Formats: sequence, structure tokens, C-alpha cells
Amino acid sequence: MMTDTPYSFLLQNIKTEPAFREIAEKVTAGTRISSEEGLYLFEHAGLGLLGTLATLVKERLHGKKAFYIRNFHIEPTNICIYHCKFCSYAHNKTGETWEMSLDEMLETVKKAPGDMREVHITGGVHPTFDLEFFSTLLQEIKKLRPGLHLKAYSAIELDYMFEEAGVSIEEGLKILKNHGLDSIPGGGAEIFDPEIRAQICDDKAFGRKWLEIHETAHNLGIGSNATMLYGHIEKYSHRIDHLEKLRSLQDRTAGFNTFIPLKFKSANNEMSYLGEVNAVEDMRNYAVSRIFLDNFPHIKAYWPMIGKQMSQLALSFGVDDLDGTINDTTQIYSLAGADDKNPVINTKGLIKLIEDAGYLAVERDSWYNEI
Ligand code: V47
Ligand code: SF4
Repeated sequence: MMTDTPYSFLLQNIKTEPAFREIAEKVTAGTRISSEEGLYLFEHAGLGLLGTLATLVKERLHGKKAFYIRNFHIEPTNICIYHCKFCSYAHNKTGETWEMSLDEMLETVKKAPGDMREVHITGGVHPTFDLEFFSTLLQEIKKLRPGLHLKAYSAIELDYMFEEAGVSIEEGLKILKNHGLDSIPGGGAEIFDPEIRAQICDDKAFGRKWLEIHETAHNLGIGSNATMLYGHIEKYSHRIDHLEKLRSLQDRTAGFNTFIPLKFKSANNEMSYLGEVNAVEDMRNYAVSRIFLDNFPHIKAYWPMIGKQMSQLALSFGVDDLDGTINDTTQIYSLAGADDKNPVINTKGLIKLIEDAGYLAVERDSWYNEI
């Protein structure tokens, strides 16, 4: 018998094959689904069923709340030693090269409105921006704005920084933590499967290194986010493998704050010929992620990537967080053809976006404490 929830009636009336009923019963009862069941959902489930199940999971955790944060970005450089085929941002793709000095980055911090709670720092992997430079950056920002949460450097940037400095992951992370690092963003995860990774980003850190860096961070009390780049050459089985690896790491550490699916955007890169998956696939992907990652407290739709309207829709497919009040300093997606060419939104705009979609806008800090 299906557990009684506001969705029981709906679920009982979905005319489905037994496999769907079994999965629906598990999700309704709060029982974890297996990788095989996750794959089955990806391969066979329709949007209606996925939306219903994902909403059930999301509302059990957060009710009608949808979170946002006041944050801004610093992208130190677009110079990158790597050659990811999906990237439209690095200097070897755009033909333009830029790097920010320490003073310029500190100037950005000084100019940021006083109510900002978080700065997200990430960019290309510059050959000479080293551990000392990035430690100093953190320290100087903390001096200027002690209350600002520093979410900085993807595992790919960290891997290069630590290798060059000749320190272990643990030593490197301890140094950065002592200089003010609060958490690590989710970038660089792409797809963990080695065969797919070899075809889309063959020269940067392996998936297992990404996982090792995040696990070590969690063990040192540094929280982090996780991402997955989807909608290119990967198959559903690779997505499930990726989600399964994140779920088991989260079982060990509980250190991930949120999961952010990143839709492959096809403009101006070596994988443009693939085009992009449609909005239905985006919503299915959010929903399966929400259902499968039962130990992740939050699922984030990064609105500069899918656009404001699709972000509103995503709130009905398992998403509970729309990231933040980004200014136009982030270029990763605008260069790759994001729907939003000028990703700027203020707090009022973000609240309206959420409320117009029928949800309750809740401001959060970087640890998802409600403000
Ligand atoms: O790792 C690069 C992705 C990531 C493309 O932690 C692309 O809160 C799609 O990780 N199409 C960096 N994606 C950005 C990132 C991120 C974003 C928002 C929030 C957080 C967080 C982290 O951007 C890269 C790569 O996976 N990316 N090029 C592209 N053409
Ligand atoms: Fe460099 Fe990141 Fe672009 Fe890869 S995705 S080439 S690591 S900037």
C-alpha cells in the first residue's frame, strides 16, 4: 500500500506499469531508490510522474520555500592551461586574454554592495596564479569584509595549485582554510565516467581526483557543492553513475550543500555540433536528480544558465534554490550561448521571479541558514 501523503491520490491514479508503481511507492515512503531504478526513470518516466515525485521529495524537505542568496562573482582570469572541448570561455576559445591583479579583485570586493553575503571565485587555470597568490587573495578579502563567505576555487583549480606547490590535498586545503576559505564551488565535476571524460576534457583532473578533493575538504570542515555537466555525449547510465558517486560520498561525509545540474550550452565551442537538449529534458534531469540524491539537502537551478523563466519552471521539478543576485561579472555561460545574455538580477527581481512561480522566497546564507 502506498503511504498516505498529499500525493497518494495522484500517484495511485497514475496509470503506470508495475515498475513505476514500485519506484513511486519507495519515493513516497522516503526509501532510497537504486541505480537501476534511477536509470529506469531516466529512460522511461514521463514529465508528469517525475515532476510529481520530485515535488513530493522537495516539499517534504522545504515545503513551498525557494531559496536565494545575495552574492557576486570574481573570475580572476580566462587564461587556462586546459582544453575542455565544451568550454567557450577560456582564452584559447575566445582569442581574448584577460587576468585580474590582486588589487583589481580587491577593488571588486570594495565596490560590492554592503549586503552581499558570499563571493564565488572561480576561473581558468592560470599557469602562474599559485597557492600563495590565491591564499593572499582570500586573506585580503577577509580583511576587507570579514563577514563575507568565500566560496572559492573549483577542484580543478585546487588540483593544479597543490601540484605546483608540491603539497598534498590536505595540506593545501588547510593552508587555504587558514587564509579564509569557507567552501568550495561545484565546478569541474563534468561527468565522472573516464571514457566520457577522455572525450570532453582529457587533460584535466580525473573524476576520482575531484571526489578525493571534495571528500578531504569535507573532512576538514570545508563544505562544498557538486555539479554535473549534462546534455552532451553522455548517456543516462553515465548520469546515474555520476549521481551514485556523489550520493555515496555524501553518505560518508554529509559535506555537500547542494547539487547543481549544468546544462551543456553549445555556442562557440568545439562541441557546438551537438546542439542542446530541450527544456523537457532539463526538467526531467532536475527531477531525477532530486529523487535520486536523497541525502542532498538542496538542488539548485543556476538561472544564468537556463534563463529566468526555465528557473521558475524548475521549482516544480525538485529545485529549491535559484542561487543569487549575480552581476554581469560571470561570463562562463554568456559566452557559451546562455539564454540570458546579460545575467543581472537584483534581490527584488529574484523574489518576484520566485513568487510569480507560486513559491515562498527565502533569503539564505551560504550554509542555507534562513535570514
Ligand atoms: O566546471 C563550462 C561548466 C562549470 C560550459 O558551486 C559549462 O554554486 C555548460 O561550476 N555549457 C563552472 N556548462 C561553473 C560552476 C558553478 C556554477 C554555478 C554555481 C556553482 C556553485 C558552480 O561550468 C565548469 C563546467 O562544468 N561549463 N562550459 C558550457 N559550454
Ligand atoms: Fe579551463 Fe574550466 Fe574552460 Fe576547462 S572549463 S578549459 S578548466 S576554463
